[in-house]
Amino acid sequence: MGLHTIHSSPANTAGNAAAEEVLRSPERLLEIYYYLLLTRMLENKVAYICHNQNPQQPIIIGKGYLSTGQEGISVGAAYALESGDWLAPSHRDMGALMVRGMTCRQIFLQYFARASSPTWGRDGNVHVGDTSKQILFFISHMGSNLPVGNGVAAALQYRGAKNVVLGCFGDGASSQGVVHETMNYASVFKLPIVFVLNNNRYAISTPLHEQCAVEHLALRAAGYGMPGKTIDGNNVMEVYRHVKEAVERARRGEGPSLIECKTMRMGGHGTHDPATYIPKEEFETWKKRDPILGYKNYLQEQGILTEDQEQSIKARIEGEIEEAVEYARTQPMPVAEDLLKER
Ligand SMILES: Cc1ncc(C[n+]2csc(CCOP(=O)(O)OP(=O)(O)O)c2C)c(N)n1
Repeated sequence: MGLHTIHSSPANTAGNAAAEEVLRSPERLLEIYYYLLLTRMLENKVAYICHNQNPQQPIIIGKGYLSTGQEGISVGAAYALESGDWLAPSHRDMGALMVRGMTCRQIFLQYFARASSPTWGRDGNVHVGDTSKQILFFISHMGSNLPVGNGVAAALQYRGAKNVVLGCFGDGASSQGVVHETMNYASVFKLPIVFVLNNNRYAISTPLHEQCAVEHLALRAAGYGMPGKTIDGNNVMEVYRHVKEAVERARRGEGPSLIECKTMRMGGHGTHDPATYIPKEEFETWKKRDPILGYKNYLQEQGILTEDQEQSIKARIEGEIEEAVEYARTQPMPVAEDLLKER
C-alpha cells in the first residue's frame, strides 16, 4: 500500500498555533530528534543483550519488544502532552515512556528484573509504567490499557482537571471488544482521551487483511461519533501536529478522537521472532521511509542539525545507556521474602 492511499485532512493549523510554534523552534525540533535516537539506541541495546550469549552480560528476563521503525508515533504523540497529562502505553511505546520522563535506568532495571525495578522485579520487559510520572503500567492483555485510560480520563473530568489521557494500541488490539466499548463510552461521555492506533500491518504474524475488512482503521471512529484520521506514522512532525490538535480538543472538553498512524514493524514481534512470514521486499520498502532518517534529513536541510551536533547527541545517548546498563546490572535481584510485601 502506498502512502498516497492514506486519507487524511490536514491538521487544523489555525487552531493549532502552539504546535506550529514548537515545530518552528530549533531547540524543540532537536529535542524531538534526541528522543527518537534515544529510543532507537536504547532498544538496539536491548536487542544486543537479548541476542548476546556472553555469560558476562546481564541477562534480560523474558524477551525484548522493540518499536524499531515506529519511533515517530510514540515520540510524536507523547510530545503533544503537557505536564499532568497521562499516558496509557502499549508495548511499542518506548519513545513515549522516554518523553514522559522514564529513565534508561528504570528500563534496564525492568528488563533485568531487579528488586528496584518499577515492578519490583516481579515482571520484566515492557510491562512497565510509573504512576508518579502519570504513566499507567502496560497491561499484557491487548487493549486492556484503554479502559484503564478511560477510568483515568473520567476521574480527570469528574475533578474538573484540564488534563488529558493518551491511549495507545495496535491494529491487533483494535479488534478486541474491550477497545470498541472503551471508545464508545469515551465518546458518549466526552472523556478527555485521545486514542492513538499504531497500524504496523501485523499482529504477531497476522497481516491486517486477515484480521479486519477495512484498510483504514480510523474509519471506525465514525461508528462512535468521534473524529478519526489516518496519518503517516513515520513522519514524527505529522504525528505531533495531529495528536496535539486532538489533545487540545479533548482538553477543551470536546471529547475523544481516534488517530491511526500507518507504519511498519521493522522486525519480529519480539527479539525471539525472525519474522520469516514477512516478505523481505516489504521491509525494503519501509526501510526507505525510516522515521528517524527522514526527520534527520529534514533537520539537516533546514540547517538545524549539523554533523557535529549529531555526533554529540549520539555520544550523550551512548553514555546514558551504558551508565544505565551498568547501574541496573549491579542492583540486587528480588528475594522471595519480599514477594507478599504490599507495595
Ligand atoms: C487479549 C490478548 N490476546 C492475545 C494476546 C497475545 N498477543 C500479544 S501481542 C499480540 C499482537 C498485538 O498486535 P497489535 O495490537 O497489532 O500490536 P503490535 O504488536 O503489532 O504493536 C497478541 C495477539 C494478548 N497479549 N492479549
